[in-house]
Amino acid sequence: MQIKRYEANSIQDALTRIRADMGEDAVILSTKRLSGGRQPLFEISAARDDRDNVASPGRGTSGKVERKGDQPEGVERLAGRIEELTVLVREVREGAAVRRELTELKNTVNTLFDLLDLRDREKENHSGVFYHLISNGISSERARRLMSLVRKVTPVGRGEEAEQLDAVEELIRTSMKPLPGEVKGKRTLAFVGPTGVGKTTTIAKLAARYALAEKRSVGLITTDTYRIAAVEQLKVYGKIMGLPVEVAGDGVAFRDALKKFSDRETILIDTPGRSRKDGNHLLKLKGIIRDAPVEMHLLLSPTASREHMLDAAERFGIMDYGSIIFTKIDECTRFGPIYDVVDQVGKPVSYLTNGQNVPQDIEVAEPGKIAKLIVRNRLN
Ligand SMILES: Nc1nc2c(ncn2[C@@H]2O[C@H](COP(=O)(O)OP(=O)(O)OP(=O)(O)O)[C@@H](O)[C@H]2O)c(=O)[nH]1
Ligand SMILES: [Mg+2]
Repeated sequence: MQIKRYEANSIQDALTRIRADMGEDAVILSTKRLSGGRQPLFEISAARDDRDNVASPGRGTSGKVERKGDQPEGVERLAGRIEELTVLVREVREGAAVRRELTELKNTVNTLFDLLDLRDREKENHSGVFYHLISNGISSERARRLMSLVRKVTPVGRGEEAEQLDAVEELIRTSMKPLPGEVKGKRTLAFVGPTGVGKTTTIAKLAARYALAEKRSVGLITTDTYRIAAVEQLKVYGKIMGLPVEVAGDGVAFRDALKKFSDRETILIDTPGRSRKDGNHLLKLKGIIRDAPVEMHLLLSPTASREHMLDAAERFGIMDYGSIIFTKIDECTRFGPIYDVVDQVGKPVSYLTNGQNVPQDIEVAEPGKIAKLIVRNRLN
């Protein structure tokens, strides 16, 4: 499998380049308009299966790039424009850019309140490290606690800030729950989390990792029967990687699917993202999975506010998740709220995802890496 990402001023341009570059069998995985800049800019991810005998799905935003050479040029241009409009309509509907701005604003206001709170409540002379932690988005309460622990091991003077920062990083690293070591034998992993957090994309990345890199036999199950597009999205990935996909909308179908995959070493289960108002959704999901031996991963993204992540971490508690995956790290500039979440729930972090590219944009989340991210806003 070969997956590539293209940027172009129009979808038509991108399709032409993809056809020339990857051939007629390339499959479009995602189309997205990038914000900023005067000219419109689109990002298109395309994949090609290197094996000959895999059928490609139909055309569309998740379909095969059809041969259009025998169509009049005007028709082809029109088709490209329609694709662009589809992306724009989807974007307006989701209000993604506006939501991102609002979240950023909310985070800034939070930080401001944290600082005001400090000014009112404390006359203590805090070091720059303390303010650094707060401006990274760690709550004042947790930053205060970290600093009082740090003061016990390092001097408070201004000259030692670099040393204090190292000590905070080390403190966070050692406070992280380690992941259980390499799990051998059969594994069944389910992925839950808020709408659009990246569940299906993360499953595709992990499926590729397990199937292609680790040569395990992998089966995919989706319990997301709310949206046809959701089933299609997983099926496209399944097709590209040559992995079977089962759809299970209720407990009986789910157990059937598990039975069908009884010879598979790794089973990955996709679940639907539903509005937080739909309280029954999690109960229903729990009812479907019931007592199946599943490793449950909760996906959260620091592109959401601290409150949003803490709220989701609590709501999804009913699913008994054993670890957290933080997604869309690449879209974020401050990572302090990750510390609040991890400290609050006391669960290990299994993976970090840092981009839309399947399969490469995912990393195992070692405690040292997360501590660096929280304290220094970078992964390495
Ligand atoms: N920048 C960035 N985008 C990501 C990442 N992971 C997923 N996405 C994008 O986020 C969007 C939603 O991803 P999905 O995998 O469909 O999310 P989901 O949680 O399955 O969504 P629902 O099933 O609707 O709840 C897609 O445009 C993905 O390409 C990531 O690590 N970084
Ligand atoms: Mg999904």
